[in-house]
Amino acid sequence: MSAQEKKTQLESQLSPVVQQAIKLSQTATEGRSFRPLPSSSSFSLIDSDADVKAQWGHLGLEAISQGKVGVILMAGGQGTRLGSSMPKGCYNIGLPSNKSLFQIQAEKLVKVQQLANEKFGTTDARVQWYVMTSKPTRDNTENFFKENGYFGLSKDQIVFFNQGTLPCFDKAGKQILLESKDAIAESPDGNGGLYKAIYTNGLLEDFAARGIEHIHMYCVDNVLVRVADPVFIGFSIENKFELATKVVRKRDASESVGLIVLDEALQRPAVIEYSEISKELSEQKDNSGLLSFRAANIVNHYYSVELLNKRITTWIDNQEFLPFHIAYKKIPCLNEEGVFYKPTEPNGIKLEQFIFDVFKDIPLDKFGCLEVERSDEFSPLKNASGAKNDTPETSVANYLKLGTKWVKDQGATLEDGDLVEVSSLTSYAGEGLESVKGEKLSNLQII
Ligand code: UD2
Repeated sequence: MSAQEKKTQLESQLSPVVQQAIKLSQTATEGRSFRPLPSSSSFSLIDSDADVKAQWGHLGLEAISQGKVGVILMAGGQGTRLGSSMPKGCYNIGLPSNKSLFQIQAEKLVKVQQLANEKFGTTDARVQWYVMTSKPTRDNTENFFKENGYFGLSKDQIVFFNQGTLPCFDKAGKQILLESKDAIAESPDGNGGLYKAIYTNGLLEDFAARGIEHIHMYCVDNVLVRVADPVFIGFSIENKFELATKVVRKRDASESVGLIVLDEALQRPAVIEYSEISKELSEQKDNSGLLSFRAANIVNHYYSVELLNKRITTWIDNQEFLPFHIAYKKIPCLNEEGVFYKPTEPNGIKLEQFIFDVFKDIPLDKFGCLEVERSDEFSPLKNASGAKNDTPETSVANYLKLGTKWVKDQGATLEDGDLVEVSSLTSYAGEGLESVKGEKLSNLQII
């Protein structure tokens, strides 16, 4: 089939979907009312007792020591806002160690396996790591891991799999854009494409074969992410949640984050994405003067494998659970004269599905929301250097600030303003740093 024939066929198939997606993205909250999640579903690590956290951590490490935990990394995004031609995970954010996001995350896994072995006397704790890529990120991602010796993990511990793609449309959502005369313009189908990718790549069978019962799913761009976080997994196990999500307190009304809310009519959890929330809803304040909706989504979710086995085909086959959203983007394509060009302004529509749209399928008593401290766990890399927020500079600053806090808590001393980098191989979350007690550390030293 020629690109033109494929274009015509897909236009007739998808045009109604695109029009619906355009409408959804403009009316996502219309006719719906929301409240913050009830306290029965909301927990905060910030307010939790140390022994509760320790109990959750114990349960999580135990599951890891038993090989019951798998991790899915979403790394299919094209990172256009960052302006990098390489996948975001390969990006060297500029730490003294020059580590990439992939290396930092891989070493978190090496460390958490070590902690599980130490605590439970095992020697073979292993977290299977499933890395979702997209067509544009697959080869560079896989080669990067290979060239770096899988960062100390065993090669067969890492499974790469591709998400799907969707055609790109013009801004009216009528015409599919052509990338060349032989190919239509396509883009990854959104992080919600993960469920179809799990199913079509046989991951459910792999989970069963390995005895994996708990999945931690996160996105690549968070430099502080706690990969396979035992506390989060233990929190979900103890409360018997089917699905759980980590949130941080929203920085301000304009922060580009989704908000975890209760859909009052459905009495189910929901997420309102930043690109689809009204200004008044995002700025609404409660009587304590705080933002009414401040549970910010950080793309950090827990799923029981049992839930995925039970519901994933329903989610995939049903646009009620995974509707298409749109984003207006700059899409390189052929212009009217058939000449390829790279637009400087958004010239088309990318369709995508959102991973959290399935949350409404989960009864409240099976859904957990865990608030964590932003400075401990969330610093996304979204924008190129020079932007106001979420840049390589903010990622480096937040990573060094956290490590410096850890060593100071252990009694190390530094000159005012000096910062150190604590490797994930040295400490997962600030533990095991007793050796720096009383030591004078130098600026940008790597511990
Ligand atoms: C995401 C969240 C938003 C907020 C924000 C915080 C969704 C739909 N939105 O918005 O609520 O939490 O992050 O940082 O979750 N990805 C893929 N395949 C795709 C698209 C994205 O793997 O087709 C990955 C991408 O590599 C990244 C993550 O999903 O790891 C988030 O993607 P994004 O940066 O496009 O999402 P953003 O910032 O618009």
